[in-house]
Amino acid sequence: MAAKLRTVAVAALFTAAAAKASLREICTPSFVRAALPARSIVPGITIDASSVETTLVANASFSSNSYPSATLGYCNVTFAYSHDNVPGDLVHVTYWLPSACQFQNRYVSTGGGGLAINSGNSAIPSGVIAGAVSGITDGGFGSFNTMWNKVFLQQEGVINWQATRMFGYQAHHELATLGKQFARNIYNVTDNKKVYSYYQGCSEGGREGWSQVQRFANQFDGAAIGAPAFRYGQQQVNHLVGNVVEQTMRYFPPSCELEKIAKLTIAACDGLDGRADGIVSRSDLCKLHFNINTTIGAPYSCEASSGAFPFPFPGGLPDGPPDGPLPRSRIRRQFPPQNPTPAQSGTVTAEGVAVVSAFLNGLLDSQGRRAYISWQHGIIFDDAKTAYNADTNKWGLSINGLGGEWAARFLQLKNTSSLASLGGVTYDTLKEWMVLGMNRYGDTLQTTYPNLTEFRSAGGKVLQFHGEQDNSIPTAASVRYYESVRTTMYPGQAFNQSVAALDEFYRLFLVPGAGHCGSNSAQPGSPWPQTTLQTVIDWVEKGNAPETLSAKGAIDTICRWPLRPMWSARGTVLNCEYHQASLDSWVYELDAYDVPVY
Ligand SMILES: *[C@@H]1O[C@H](CO)[C@@H](O)[C@H](O)[C@H]1NC(C)=O
Ligand SMILES: *[C@@H]1O[C@H](CO)[C@@H](O)[C@H](O)[C@H]1NC(C)=O
Ligand SMILES: *[C@@H]1O[C@H](CO)[C@@H](O)[C@H](O)[C@H]1NC(C)=O
Ligand SMILES: *[C@@H]1O[C@H](CO)[C@@H](O)[C@H](O)[C@H]1NC(C)=O
Ligand SMILES: *[C@@H]1O[C@H](CO)[C@@H](O)[C@H](O)[C@H]1NC(C)=O
Ligand SMILES: *[C@@H]1O[C@H](CO)[C@@H](O)[C@H](O)[C@H]1NC(C)=O
Ligand SMILES: *[C@@H]1O[C@H](CO)[C@@H](O)[C@H](O)[C@H]1NC(C)=O
Ligand SMILES: [Ca+2]
Repeated sequence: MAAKLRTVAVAALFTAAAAKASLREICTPSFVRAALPARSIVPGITIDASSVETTLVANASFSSNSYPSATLGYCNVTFAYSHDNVPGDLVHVTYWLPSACQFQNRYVSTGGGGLAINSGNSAIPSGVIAGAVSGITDGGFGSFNTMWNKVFLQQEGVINWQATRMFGYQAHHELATLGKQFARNIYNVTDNKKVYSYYQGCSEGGREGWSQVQRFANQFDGAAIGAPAFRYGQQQVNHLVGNVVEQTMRYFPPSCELEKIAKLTIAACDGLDGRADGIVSRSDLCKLHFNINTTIGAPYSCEASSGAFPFPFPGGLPDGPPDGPLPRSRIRRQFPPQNPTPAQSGTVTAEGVAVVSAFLNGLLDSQGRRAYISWQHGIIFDDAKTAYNADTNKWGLSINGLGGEWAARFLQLKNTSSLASLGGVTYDTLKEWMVLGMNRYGDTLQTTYPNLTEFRSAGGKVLQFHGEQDNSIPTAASVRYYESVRTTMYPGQAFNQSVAALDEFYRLFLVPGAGHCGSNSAQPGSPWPQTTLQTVIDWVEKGNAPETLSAKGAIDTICRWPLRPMWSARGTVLNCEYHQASLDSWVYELDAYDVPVY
């Protein structure tokens, strides 16, 4: 009897399997229309069923630093919806569907970079590779290539709050809510089966991930978040600190001098981690032990250059090859080529070192109170770049693109993508701009709400990682948020006890030598973790909490914060050590503010 029942069950399973629609069958507008989420899934929106477009891609090959290489077929589905109470509103979402055989009951949202809310087709493959329906949104900005800055102003002086809320958090909430239900409907997942839901993004994409985890406790089971551009009010203004240091100290270091100081720092600090491999794995020991004054007098020389396209560019797209997802023309407009530089030779000056020291110390107001944290020692000084003027034969200010646009458009509400001058701008001005940004965009962009109790209770897991030599978003920005969560959720607990509690659902990894959302050309071989989505999936679905993070590069194991890497046995054995003085060097007291800055 039992044997017979079993045969029947197997037969039924077999029939069910055989009945799975092929990718070709799924990938038609009519099949997709029948699976669109019901109106009630996201209150207040209406999906336009006639907008559905499908494209079958039989055999695509993917490779990236943020997911494993793969060749597979998928169906690209795009449709539009609108918010009922917003006249003229139209939001597009794209979902890539794997074949029914490859679908593993998973949904993945992917994020953007810089002022873009998506990364086109460069991040979205990550989900399909993991057997998930994978989504991107255009935020309602007009097209997948339209960035938030293009729609930010209704007119000069008037903020488009709908677009700002969408960029801040709402578009991703809708993308994921629709995407999860869409996946269920397409593959006939029964109500008693879970569709796991994940997020992956870096830089602005990392901020977008946190915007969801902080607000929507049940939305994602796991999130792989790199170098988040959060604490937005401070972060965007921080891009101008280098410029204002130079202006205040009236010294504009030639590019070759800056390069030389960076190179000498790397050379001096490389070995502090126990292994001379060209990678500064312990930027904290570099900060504690390296006296940058020793570079004064070192000779430098550089050949003339014709004016490079600024890659890796500041502010960052997650996987930014120049010919990647965003049209070059669009990037070029926001990040114009650097001025050509002449042949240079000289020696490192005391003025140059003073500028770099102030830059690395971070923003203090005129009363010496700290307004923001800073980058790690060993970085290349992207945010302190100067420009050569061939007419005057002099080096001068090169206003940082992201910082300049932030001040001009988002703070002063002018319809311009650059700040014409920094005339009259002091350290105090920068601090005031930070306060203004934090206040004005506190509920949309700041993204540092530190109470993750509900997310933890819902069983969610966050894996956060940040290049330790990130020259765009200071690595300590991630450490500060970790500390804010720790002290908010576990007040009064001993450090180790609260770290152990956080470990259950939130783990932070600093990636030695890595730059902004990738390895760092100034430290060849610097690693970057390529399988973070797979790692967080394993954590959520199998309970395999990552002790260390695996990475691609000359270092394949990344220590988990607060433990720090140290090599022994002549650089052959990696230890993850506890070192109080190093930990203390990551913590800043922001005493320039009267309110908490998480
Ligand atoms: C889901 O079920 C419907 C109705 O039985 C069927 O037409 C469709 O092919 C199924 N979907 C998949 C992906 O197999
Ligand atoms: C997929 O690509 C591989 C290698 O390029 C090729 O051999 C194969 O025929 C392709 N399959 C389809 C269905 O296009
Ligand atoms: C998906 O297909 C649409 C056409 O429907 C196309 O415009 C878009 O570029 C594709 N999106 C991606 C991310 O491949
Ligand atoms: C801003 O300027 C651009 C041209 O630079 C123009 O296309 C756009 O309409 C202007 N927007 C507003 C809100 O004035
Ligand atoms: C570096 O030199 C400056 C200027 O002479 C001095 O103020 C500073 O204390 C020196 N720093 C160190 C660490 O010696
Ligand atoms: C954090 O959130 C939880 C759940 O909403 C709440 O019970 C707790 O009081 C909050 N803690 C703080 C410090 O706000
Ligand atoms: C905290 O844990 C580390 C190991 O992770 C250990 O070395 C250190 O001594 C502990 N500190 C305290 C105060 O127990
Ligand atoms: Ca080293």
